[in-house]
Amino acid sequence: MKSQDLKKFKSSAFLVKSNSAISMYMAKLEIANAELSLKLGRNVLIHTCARVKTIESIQAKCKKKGYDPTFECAMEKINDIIGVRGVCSFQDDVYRMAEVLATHQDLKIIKKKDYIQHPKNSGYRSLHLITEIPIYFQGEMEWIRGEIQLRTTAMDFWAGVDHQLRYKKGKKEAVLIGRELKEYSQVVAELDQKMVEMRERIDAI
Ligand code: 0O2
Repeated sequence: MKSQDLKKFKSSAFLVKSNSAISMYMAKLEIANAELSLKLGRNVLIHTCARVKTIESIQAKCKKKGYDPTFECAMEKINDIIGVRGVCSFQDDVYRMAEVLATHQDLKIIKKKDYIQHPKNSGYRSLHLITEIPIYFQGEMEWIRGEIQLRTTAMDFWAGVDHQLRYKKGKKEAVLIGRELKEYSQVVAELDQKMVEMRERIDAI
């Protein structure tokens, strides 16, 4: 990436806008959680986190996807420069969160990627919402793109272990562990299903 593009990523305006977007996204998750918690009588969202993608990670993604390594191209094509995550105990609550967020008119849902119904080849499971949120900066409104990842605690645990493997890509042992992890992704799916069934049995008592 050229130095003028790097400067744009490091600029105060980019950082202020990104951090504002993160605050707005986090508020959206909390508000959706409050609405659902009131309705269901239990807390739905267990954990949230957010990050702005590092310049190194943006550069690596541009290279991997064959995008021009420019600020404009990265901003247009990389959906998860801003990423927020909401983790729920139960799989049906993941979908409930997505449904409530879809009712917010100041959150544009550009695309939904359901890696729960359609897991990735690695075994990765989560519900992704590619979204845009309005940010006001220096008198102007701008829609800022961000990816909301919604998943269960079990999916999050799996994704964390899988993430560690990514840096060992290509090594023979890593390939074998990757295969094993894919099997455990199925175990996680079964556990998620059983947990919902158990909660329903508890609710019925
Ligand atoms: P990091 O390190 O989390 O920032 P596209 O939208 O199709 O143009 P993209 O963004 O690659 O391209 O889409 P995808 O496949 O939905 O991945 C988006 C993010 O989901 C990834 O961001 C990861 O955070 C997560 N993810 C996707 N696949 C996997 C997987 O197999 N294992 C784990 N642990 N996470 C995954 P980044 O930028 O790749 O990574």
